[in-house]
Formats: sequence, C-alpha cells, structure tokens
Amino acid sequence: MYMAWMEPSSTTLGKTKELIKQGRERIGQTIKASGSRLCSYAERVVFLMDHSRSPDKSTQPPTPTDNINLGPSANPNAKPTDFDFLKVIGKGSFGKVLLAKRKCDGTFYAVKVLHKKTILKKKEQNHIMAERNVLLKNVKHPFLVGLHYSFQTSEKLYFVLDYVNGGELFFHLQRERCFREPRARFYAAEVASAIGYLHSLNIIYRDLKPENILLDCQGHVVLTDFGLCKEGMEQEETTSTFCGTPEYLAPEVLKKQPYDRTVDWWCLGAVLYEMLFGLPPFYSRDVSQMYDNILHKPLHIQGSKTVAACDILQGLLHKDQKRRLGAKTDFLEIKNHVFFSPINWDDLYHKRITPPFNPNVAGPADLRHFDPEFTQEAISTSITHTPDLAASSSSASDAFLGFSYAPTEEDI
Ligand code: ISQ
Repeated sequence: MYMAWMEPSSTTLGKTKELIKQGRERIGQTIKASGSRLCSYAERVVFLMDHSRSPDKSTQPPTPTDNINLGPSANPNAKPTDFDFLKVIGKGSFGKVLLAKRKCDGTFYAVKVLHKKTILKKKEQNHIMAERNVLLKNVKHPFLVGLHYSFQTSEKLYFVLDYVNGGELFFHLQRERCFREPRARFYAAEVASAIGYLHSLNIIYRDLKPENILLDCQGHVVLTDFGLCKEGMEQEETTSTFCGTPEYLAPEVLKKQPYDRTVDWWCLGAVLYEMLFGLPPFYSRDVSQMYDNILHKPLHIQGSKTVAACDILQGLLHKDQKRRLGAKTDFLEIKNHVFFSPINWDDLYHKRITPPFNPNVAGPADLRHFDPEFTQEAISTSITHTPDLAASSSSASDAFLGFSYAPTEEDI
C-alpha cells in the first residue's frame, strides 16, 4: 500500500538532495591506503568461523560451498525465502545490507548478505584465531545493532540484524550543519558507552564515523559495522586497497603503524569535533592535504565552545596515542572527563535519558530518514525477473513502490 507521508515535498527533497550531494562529494574524496582492509563485525565473524572448522578440515583450504560454523547465532532452519527483500540499504566490499520483511510475522529486519566466495578468497591468518573466542561471545549492547540470527546457503551468509530507521547521524548532522554541545554530548556519550563495551570484549571498532552511527526510532544511537579486521588481514591484503574517507583515520592507522584501542578514542574525538563544528578535524578538500593535516597539523579549535569541550577534543585528538585520552584506563578516563559530567552513565546505558532529537518515524516502513539516492530511485526492472520477489511483490514491497532501490536476484 502506498502511503503519502513517505514522499518528501519537492522543496524538502531538493534541499535534502543538495545536502546529500555535498556529503557524497566529501565521501567521494577517498584515499587508497594499500594494506588496509575494512570489514564489519559479521565479516570478521565469518573469517573467524573459517578457522573454527573441525581440526581435520582446518588444514584444507575452505571452499565456497563449505558449511560455515556461524556460532551461537546460527539458525539451521532459516532460509532466504523466509523474507521479502525490499530494498538495498547499504553496500560494502563483501556484500549488501537489505531491508527485509519476514513473511511469517511481518517483522522488518536489516539483512546483511555476504558472498562466501569473496570472503573465502582472503587467505587465513593465524593470529586472527586468537580472537575467535572473544568474537564468539554474545555481543549485545543497547547502542550496538542487534544480531537476531544467521543462516547460510551454499553460496551466501545471511545476518539478520535489527532494522534501524531513525537515519544516519551523518544525514541529520548535514541537515543542521552542527549540533549544540548538549546534543553532541548525548550522542558522544552513547557512542563512548558502546566503544567501552566493545573494548571490554577486546574488540577494536577502528572505523567509527557518522555513516556507521544510526539513530533508532526514538533517537538513540545504534552503531552498525562494529569490529574491523585486525592487523593480520591488512598485512595479508597488500595489493588490496582501502577506500574510505581519511578524515576520521587516526595518525597511526594512516601511517600503518601498530594501533590499539586508543584508535577508537581518536575516532570519537573526530565524530565529536564534526558534530560541534560541522566539518571533520583537519578537514581539507584536498585529500592529500587532509592526510598531511591529520599527521602533522596541530588541532585548532575556534569559536565559542566551552573549556570542557575544547579540553576533551584536545585529549581525544592527541596525535600521540600514548598521550591520548583513554590511553591509561580506557573508557573510565572518557567517562570521568568534565565534558561528560552532566551524564549519568547508568541512566544513559538504560536509555533513561530522553534523546535530544526525535526522528519522528511513523513506523518501521517509514523511510524518511534514508538517503533519497536509494529511496527515490525507480524500481529496478530486474525485480520482475526475480522469481522470489515477483511472487512477493503484492504486499510488503508495494509499500516501497516508486521509491525503492530494489534488490536484484544477485543481491539476495
Ligand atoms: C540496520 N538498519 C538500517 C541500516 C543498517 C545498515 C547496516 C547494518 C544494519 C542496519
């Protein structure tokens, strides 16, 4: 069923498109930093699972059709036809994230689909095995996207995640240019809480940036692609390229030096800076200049920010990781910084603090905060050639007709 509220007005759309264009322009300024390879938590789990096969098999290279041990989240009875796949809501190097509606109960999920073939092409790394036990733990936190279950076909892996529709923090930030300190503090505190938790599991996020920070329907933070491939995989991938925005990358990551959990406190500083000033720290339109700024330029803080805000930014964005805020007692140092003194961390964790902004989503199918680049695109003709989708197009997918970037058979 088509719902009028889903379609933004032409003025709003024009303005939003311009904002998105500006954002894309910035995102488009990518760098190629050979040797680095980013992947998500789910992808990392997959790598780990390669190593968790039975001892007799572990000496053999894995094949694309191997059954992969997906750990405690595996649901052996689940299958792709349990879902109507409605649209692509994210793309990564290993696969895609699709908005899906489960047929049996109509629940919406974000389903991350990864190709086994692409994943298994990456060679194995012994010291990733050391992390296996940590990653097999149940990673669960109020500000991390929830993994409901996972399943596989002979060619693909599927991770059934919470569908989060309050929009990217990046999207809201661009609409408003910058946030006032209390609002920025709230988001930074929820992000810091999630990072502190990941660190307690020995997981380093490393790629924190606004695109990975979503808001739920109430306005609480949800981090998506948490957990990156660690050093082992980077060294492996000497010929591959890392394409991403350099602005949030810590100096040690840019220099390909060993990094530790303090890299995440740098990224928190970068996100906080951008929320307060509207541009990333060390920003330049010229990417190589920005690269140079991150490595060498002292942090300049202008404008009427509080002493506490200036101090935490200087602490988090310290180029020397050993002197960075968080280097000694990790999250505890962040928590105890005067900038966060208005935050009651227990209330924050239990979502007892009312978010400073309500995304006002009308329901799970409300796409108003999604990138119009996806949502305004005409439905792909391939949808009609996709048997599974053709069979299911009458109900759920009708709701997205005319403003869906439809998944093709290949996506699913
Ligand atoms: C959940 N909801 C919306 C978008 C997403 C992108 C990546 C991972 C999970 C998501």
